[in-house]
Amino acid sequence: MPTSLQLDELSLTVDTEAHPLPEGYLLRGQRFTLTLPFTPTTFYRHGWHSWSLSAWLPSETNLHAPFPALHAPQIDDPLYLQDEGLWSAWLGAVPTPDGRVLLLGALDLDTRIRLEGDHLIAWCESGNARWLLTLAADEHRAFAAYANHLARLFGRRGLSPAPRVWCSWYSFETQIAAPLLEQTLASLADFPFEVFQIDDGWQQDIGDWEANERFPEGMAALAQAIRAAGRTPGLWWAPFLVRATSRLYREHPDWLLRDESNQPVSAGHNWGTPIYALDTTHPEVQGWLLDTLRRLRSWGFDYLKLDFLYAAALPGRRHQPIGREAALRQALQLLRQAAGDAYLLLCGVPILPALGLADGLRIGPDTAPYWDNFYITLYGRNFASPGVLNALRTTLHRLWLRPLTHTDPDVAFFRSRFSLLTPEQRQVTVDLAHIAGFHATSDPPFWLDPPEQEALRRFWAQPAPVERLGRYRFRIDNREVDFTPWMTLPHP
Ligand code: 9PG
Repeated sequence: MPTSLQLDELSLTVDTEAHPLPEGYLLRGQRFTLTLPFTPTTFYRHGWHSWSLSAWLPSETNLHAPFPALHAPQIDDPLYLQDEGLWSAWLGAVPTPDGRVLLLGALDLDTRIRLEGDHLIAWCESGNARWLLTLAADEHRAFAAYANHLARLFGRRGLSPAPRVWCSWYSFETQIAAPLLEQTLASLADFPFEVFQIDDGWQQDIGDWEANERFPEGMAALAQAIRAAGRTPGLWWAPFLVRATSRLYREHPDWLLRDESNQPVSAGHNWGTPIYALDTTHPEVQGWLLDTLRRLRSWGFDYLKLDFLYAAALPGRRHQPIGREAALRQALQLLRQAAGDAYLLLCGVPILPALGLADGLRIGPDTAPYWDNFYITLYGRNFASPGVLNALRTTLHRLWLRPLTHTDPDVAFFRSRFSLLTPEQRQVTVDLAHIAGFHATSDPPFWLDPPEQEALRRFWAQPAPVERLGRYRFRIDNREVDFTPWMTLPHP
């Protein structure tokens, strides 16, 4: 039976429970349809995890399934990626005909929304959920009202300024070794930053989290060298991911997340092989996660970049029958508790389940020393693929998360070598860091000429003042920057 809702002069109907709130309504239900008194022309869709497309899109947009399908879990929620039309994780917003913003945002996990004509259809995979419906004069206020509720329900972290980070990924990728990192550390001696973070490439395998042969003295020795240089040691870890080549996979086949036909659930494809997920509700897996985290901490790493975290929230049959995002949050809570006061940068992570647990969140896909890989983005319909453009688009649409956590837009580039970026495109990566308030790079100073070194020093020494002038317009250091031309999705 439809209930009438009144938001200022807008009359809506909904076929579920509704309770008035000062800023709108609290809706409650497992599945409901909200009927609007107008047909929206655009829709704010929010992607599932760090890398997933978030943007204002024309309402007729069809998020075609990406190609190849093998990569689906790395792109967005694989359960819905085959669906036609416009769906969104947890929240969605539409402009009213006179330019105000109506936002529907879930206050519980495992929740999705679709826009169909003048209907917003909302559902929860794991029982009843609460939702905030709010109408505000502009999008900033609508998102702020939602963020307020999330802060109250999930908590917030990252209230002091974010650490300044050097990260090994976007220069050396997996080709890291102790001598190269020691050389890099020494070359950074005169630069003002806090964290020296070792990324993917130190481990024996995905699942076997011990130093490989390129780190013969072990990870503790390197952490000690980083500490001796006056920096915080940082380390990358994909806690919920397993590769079939690992010892972990061979020794504990019963720890894998499996589907209805008992096949391991695909977490995608990377490092040239299929990747799988652990069932983090299994008590033995939880024990192993804690042991592994304590080992990394005992080596001296006080900053952890936890990656590919969506793996714990993939659809599957779990030891404990709880919602898949609840399962992820439970596992993150476990790690959060055991990590003590270590800084946790969460990456490849479904956003809502991470709130209150993450010190920092990666809020966009990987950047790269190039603007866009046209073939992957356009023909593959993969807006989560690496590149400055895709990272810029999703990051700018996730800035409303800033009251809840540090927001990491991925690294800025200063180098002209080993890069296809123009100086203007490099400036975009620097501007984005200032806008998001998180200053990281992967450039080793010995790849930089003297003016580039100077630019990196300035980047870390003086965070530029930023004023938001519009949805995609900013004043940065007295320069006006407008990203509007880059925000429309290309058509195949
Ligand atoms: C290390 C990297 C870096 C990076 C992370 C993450 O195949 N994929 O779809 C895919 C997506 C992201 C990705 C790697 C592969 O990057 O975001 O910063 O830590 O892992 O492997």
